[in-house]
Amino acid sequence: MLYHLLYPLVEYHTFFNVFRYITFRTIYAILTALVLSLLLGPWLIRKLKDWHMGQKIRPYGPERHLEKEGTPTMGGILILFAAGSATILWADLTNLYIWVTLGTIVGFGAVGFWDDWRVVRSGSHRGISGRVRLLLEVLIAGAAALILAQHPGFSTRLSVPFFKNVHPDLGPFYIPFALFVIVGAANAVNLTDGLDGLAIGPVTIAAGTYLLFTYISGHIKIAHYLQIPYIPGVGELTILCGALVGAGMGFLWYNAYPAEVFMGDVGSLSMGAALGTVAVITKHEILLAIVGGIFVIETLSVIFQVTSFRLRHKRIFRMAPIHHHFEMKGWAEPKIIVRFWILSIFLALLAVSTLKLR
Ligand code: 57M
Repeated sequence: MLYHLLYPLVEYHTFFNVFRYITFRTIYAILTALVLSLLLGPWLIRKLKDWHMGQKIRPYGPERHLEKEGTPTMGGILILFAAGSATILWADLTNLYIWVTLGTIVGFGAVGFWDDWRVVRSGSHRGISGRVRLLLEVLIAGAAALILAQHPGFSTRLSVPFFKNVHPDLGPFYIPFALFVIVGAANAVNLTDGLDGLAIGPVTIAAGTYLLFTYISGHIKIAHYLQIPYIPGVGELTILCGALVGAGMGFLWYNAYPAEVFMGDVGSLSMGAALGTVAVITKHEILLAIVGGIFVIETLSVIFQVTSFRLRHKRIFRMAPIHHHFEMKGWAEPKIIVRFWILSIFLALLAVSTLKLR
């Protein structure tokens, strides 16, 4: 919004030229989202308590989680409000990619809100049925993919990390692939959100990594130099990624161990969908498996655990997802969380290195 209001004033004073720069607007999107989430956090936590939005803890989970009973959940509302506000304040609102990504985030957030609401109100762990939830997620991601596919210059080719000349064309199969990336990312983050700060840390790191990728993908000279797809207009998503980084850090302030609030499905589904949508738009879909490697590991641990139990009637891990396995081994919760963050930073740096290792 400020871009539209203030940049035209450049004809009166050159100072206003600064609002043209994506770098400037990204920095202030980060700061705006951070300040908003820090300031509004305590108010929201009080409101969630007033509305009795306390987390119900599963009886058969790790013993230590029972102490978390009643922690306010649905704190993802804070992330969505802070990141959405900062994006609308600082991004170019005529940019299609901004609205497609915001729409997907809000859509998945609404599904998550509905699920959280059902869990909290029903007093059990049963939210909306898995089938209904998956159908809604597929419809939202499908709408986003179809809108993107109409965009002039949209490519159905993939970029493969480490191989600059390998661009397989999925043709009509790109739409289901894009769906898989967005819905898969949303549910992988959802599974990961099982310890204080365990999901929001890697989400923030991944958003910061895609902040870099959106900037270079939207910069014709840098994109050509690095031989990655140049996508006109995608640079505006740098501001949205910045807003996610700021809101993620602000939420982490309250979600850090011992958590005062959980993000809920409203947060985990929307944050995962945000990463998936940005990955699809920037044509760095496969790279998300590296950047979001923590989410992949968590999801695979569940798949392997359930498969093993069904085929062999034996577990591989003491409990899945894998963060519970380390809990059952006696690792302190903060130790598990920080070690997952360290791994996340390592994977982010590895992902960035693929720009040169190709
Ligand atoms: C999402 N939700 C947390 C919180 C958060 C198939 C199976 C692997 C599914 C999985 C599952 O139910 N996943 C749902 C994970 C829950 O967190 C809430 O959910 C939101 C995210 N969607 O925002 O509102 C619990 O996680 C803890 N938590 C924190 N700090 C946080 O900042 O401590 C969350 C955020 C919260 C709190 O205790 O209540 C969750 O874990 O449910 N199921 C599981 O993960 C269960 N695993 C399992 O059953 N494994 C089996 C089979 C099925 C693989 C096995 O290993 O044999 C575990 N989770 C729980 N208890 N809570 C174990 C049992």
